[in-house]
Amino acid sequence: MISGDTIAAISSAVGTAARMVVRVSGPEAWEYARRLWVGEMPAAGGATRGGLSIRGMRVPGWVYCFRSPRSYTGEDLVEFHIPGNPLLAKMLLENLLDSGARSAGPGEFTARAYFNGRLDLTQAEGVAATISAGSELELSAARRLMAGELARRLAPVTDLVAQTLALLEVGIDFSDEDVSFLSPAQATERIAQADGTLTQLLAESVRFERLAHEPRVVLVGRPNAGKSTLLNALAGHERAVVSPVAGTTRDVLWAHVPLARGLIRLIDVAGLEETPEDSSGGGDDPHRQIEQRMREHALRCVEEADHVVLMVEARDERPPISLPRAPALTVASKIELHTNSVESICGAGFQPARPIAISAHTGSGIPALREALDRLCFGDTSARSAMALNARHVRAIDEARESLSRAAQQAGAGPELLALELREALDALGSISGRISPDDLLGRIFSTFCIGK
Ligand SMILES: Nc1nc2c(ncn2[C@@H]2O[C@H](COP(=O)(O)OP(=O)(O)OP(=O)(O)O)[C@@H](O)[C@H]2O)c(=O)[nH]1
Ligand SMILES: [Mg+2]
Repeated sequence: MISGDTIAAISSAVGTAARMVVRVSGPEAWEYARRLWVGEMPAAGGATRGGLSIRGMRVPGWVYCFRSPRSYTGEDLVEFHIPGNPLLAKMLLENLLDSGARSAGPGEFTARAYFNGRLDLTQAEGVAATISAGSELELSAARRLMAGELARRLAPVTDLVAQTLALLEVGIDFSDEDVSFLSPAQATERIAQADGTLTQLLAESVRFERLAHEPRVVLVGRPNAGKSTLLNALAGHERAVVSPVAGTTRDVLWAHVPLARGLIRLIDVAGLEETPEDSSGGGDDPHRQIEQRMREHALRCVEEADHVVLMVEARDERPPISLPRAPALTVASKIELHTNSVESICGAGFQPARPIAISAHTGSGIPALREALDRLCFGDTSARSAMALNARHVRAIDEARESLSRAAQQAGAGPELLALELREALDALGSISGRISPDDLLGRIFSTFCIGK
């Protein structure tokens, strides 16, 4: 167990909240906490309600006491939950620092949890990913990591490689004797099995980077279709200027839109008309040049966004505007101006997708549009149940597979070379959790051997 100094920090989010949490961890945590707590702290651990004395001021609160090693960090740990005033939390922290605690660095509580064996590296990464998760998908992937699922999935293949290596090394040690522990064919089969399991894990996993990617959705349509009004309605604030003058929006604007399962970036661009006859840049006319640039920016957004939403004013009978890619959704706007059913009022502009009819003014159809956007951006059910890997995990698994593939090629070349490659594969796999060294593993496996010599 690593016993460093005693660290303290405000552990709740910055800003006003109902409660704030100040945490202190390390050998002196209980002593420093006791100096502030008025009354008895639960000696065996647990929580109690009472008061603290902060700079001579009596403040009501809760104290949660954890004894090493049964705490988040593995050390003695005390948490104060106090009324949500940032100034009070700051004063409490300063009291703890005056007592001798050190201000904790970023991630230091979790680093201690790792060094004290409370978490493996993948679980610590899961904690960080949970904190930064921006969508439900990312959150559930982070939780799976935090629960140690990756380490669990890797355990059988790590054991298989370690056992194979152990058998090879025993074979090398006993090579003078007429006893075979692992035939070359058995070694090859085990290597192929390990490689197959890792390949399958990679194939069935998604990348954290992909989940963390904020979906970008661009709203396109003719000028005046109501794009900026919808952006404002979905974002919940006046992000874009709206007016009855066609061509109000010139630059690319965006706003975060919270949906049921996460945030998206909704992008509003200048309205698009039919392709101008002159696509050479507008000649010398500065207005035409500006229009041309607006159009270029809008089309670049259409190409780069994850999804395109086409907006057409209901009853617009003109042919659809041409886009470099097909829209994923079509929205019929200003529906309250038209009393008939959507099907009967939608003109040629809606081919071929069935539109979602909305009115940004009355709010009608907006919940359905939010749902459709949520499905479009977060509806990937395969990603929902898949294990998510970050770049470090993928690199380590790739390294292990490369070593296994070299081992497979060395199968006939003698056990020493094979053992070398398997040890490297084991190193790479061990680096993922950061907890198991190949020697630990080999020790564990050798201890089950009964050679009796
Ligand atoms: N009646 C009604 N009018 C709307 C609705 N949505 C937008 N409008 C009006 O339509 C006009 C154009 O709206 P904008 O949001 O500026 O349209 P836009 O598509 O961003 O237009 P450009 O920026 O010029 O491309 C404004 O006068 C809005 O008030 C709606 O749901 N109902
Ligand atoms: Mg606009």
